[in-house]
Amino acid sequence: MKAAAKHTCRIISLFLSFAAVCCCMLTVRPVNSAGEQNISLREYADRIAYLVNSARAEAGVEPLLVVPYLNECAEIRSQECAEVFSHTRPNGDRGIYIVDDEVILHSAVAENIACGNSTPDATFAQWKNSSPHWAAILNPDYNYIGVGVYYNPDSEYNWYWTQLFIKADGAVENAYSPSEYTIVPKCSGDLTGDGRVDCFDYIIMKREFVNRFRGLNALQQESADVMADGTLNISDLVIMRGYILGKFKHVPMTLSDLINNR
Ligand SMILES: [Ca+2]
Repeated sequence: MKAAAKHTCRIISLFLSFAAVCCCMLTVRPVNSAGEQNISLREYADRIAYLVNSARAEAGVEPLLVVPYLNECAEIRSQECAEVFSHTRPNGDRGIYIVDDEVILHSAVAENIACGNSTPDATFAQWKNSSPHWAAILNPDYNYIGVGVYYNPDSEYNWYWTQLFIKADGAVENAYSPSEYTIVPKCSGDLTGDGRVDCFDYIIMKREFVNRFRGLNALQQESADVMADGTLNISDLVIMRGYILGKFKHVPMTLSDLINNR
């Protein structure tokens, strides 16, 4: 069961520390091979932030705001974790030092990392099952978060996830509240959320068919069910293709519509 072992959740210990000033210059941005992958990874990262705030709400703790700069830092850390899975960066610095005090003045920072799971919910469960990681997620001292996800099929654990929590000494610009769904379909088959059903939706549908639709959020999964039978399978792929090519007049296209040629 080598393959299973490879995917076994692996978490290393939480590195929690009050920040020292760090002067890391950010010169590298993670680049993914396909635009679609980028959308998906950002959505995954926002989903993590949403789950963090849901857990904090349940515990009666104030929610965190997401900072794009912290997302970038977390993306870099996830990419570095594919190289060396550790709270120490490949250059020997501590991971938390990636957050530059000159960009965001802060008095505390923590880093959670995980690898091996391919979905935000499974990764979040990994952290939930580890008390030091969970303590960082529920720590009322933090007020901002960044999340980064990196996927590399040629690496040891394939998927790498990083959370960076900070206690900022003041308001941070461009921070946003993570919503449950980044993409909200406007109609059946609209997986991109732009209100149209076209080749871009089909590209996602094809990718997700291979991925067993795990990369779609709940609203997208509902929208992808263009046969409206409550399941996602190759029929939905075929119907969406037929609709885009003009073979079908509408989606959803139910089995009854197909039989009656409506
Ligand atoms: Ca669309």
